[in-house]
Amino acid sequence: MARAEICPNYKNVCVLIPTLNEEESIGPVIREFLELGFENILVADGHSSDGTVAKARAAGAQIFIQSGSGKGQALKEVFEEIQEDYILLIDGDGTYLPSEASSVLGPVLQGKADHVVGNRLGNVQGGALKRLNMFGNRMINLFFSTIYRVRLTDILSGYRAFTRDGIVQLDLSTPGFEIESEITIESVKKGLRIIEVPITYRPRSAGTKTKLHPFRDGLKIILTIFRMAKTANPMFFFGLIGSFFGALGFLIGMYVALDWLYWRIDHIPLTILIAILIIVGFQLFLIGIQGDMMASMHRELISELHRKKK
Ligand SMILES: Nc1nc2c(ncn2[C@@H]2O[C@H](COP(=O)(O)OP(=O)(O)O)[C@@H](O)[C@H]2O)c(=O)[nH]1
Ligand SMILES: [Mg+2]
Repeated sequence: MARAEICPNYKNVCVLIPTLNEEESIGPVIREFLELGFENILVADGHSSDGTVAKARAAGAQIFIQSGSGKGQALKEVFEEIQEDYILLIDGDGTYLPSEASSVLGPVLQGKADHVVGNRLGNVQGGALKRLNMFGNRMINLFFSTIYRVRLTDILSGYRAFTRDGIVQLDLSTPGFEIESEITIESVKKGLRIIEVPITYRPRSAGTKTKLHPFRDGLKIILTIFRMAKTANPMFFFGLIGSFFGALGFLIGMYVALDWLYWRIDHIPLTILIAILIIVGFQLFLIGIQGDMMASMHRELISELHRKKK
């Protein structure tokens, strides 16, 4: 076995922990990383009103205070500050295990991946994901893999590893809990090598609360995945909107046709509306086809650039 595998060197790794009011769990998480041999631990805090920052500092972490609010905003800002070549991202709520760091980091340290996603969904410990959250998670993952044609199981995971070279290529703009989806989609778009590894997901410790609102944030995540499809899968994006227009035109058309067939009643304004709906729907399809051609040319250009860089 190579020496690096027995005693890994984590000097070049930044453990990045976004926090908002996690005073219960942040200390133990940081201490566990220090015991595992990690030296650079950076807490990106979202203006916690409890003792999170003091406890993190006392445990031995560096502190970065984000501007504004939201996990996405915090990550976008702090990614630019990181000097180490590798980043290990983990939530500060104690739901992920620091002891699994080596399996999450492994593929990036070995140069096999630019982005590793810890897949929680194979080993969710009792109560860690409520039935509703589990269902939402599965639907979002299915929606994602349909649009982006990438086989990933857990795109909302909060335990990940990146190379800094990979992360700086991503254009990130979402402020809140859409950030995991955005990071994943941007990685796909930029052609980063993504690998999923199985990890454990534990329930939050009793008395602490998630800041995620299942419906509000779930909807924001779905809209982000859909919005980003505009350039990644234009046929899906424009086709879906076009189908909506077309289907509306068809339904109203059925009504107008039946009225005319049975009663000989004309609906002139409605007929004009139907024609407009169907034409707009069809045009959106054409935009989708054109968009697909542009997207595939863009992909070819990007992979050519990648080849040139090597
Ligand atoms: N910096 C920062 N961190 C946040 C913010 N909101 C949540 N977090 C942290 O992001 C991580 C994930 O949030 P959490 O509420 O556990 O969401 P869940 O894991 O999806 O239920 C936790 O470590 C939170 O403390 C924020 O506005 N700013
Ligand atoms: Mg959490």
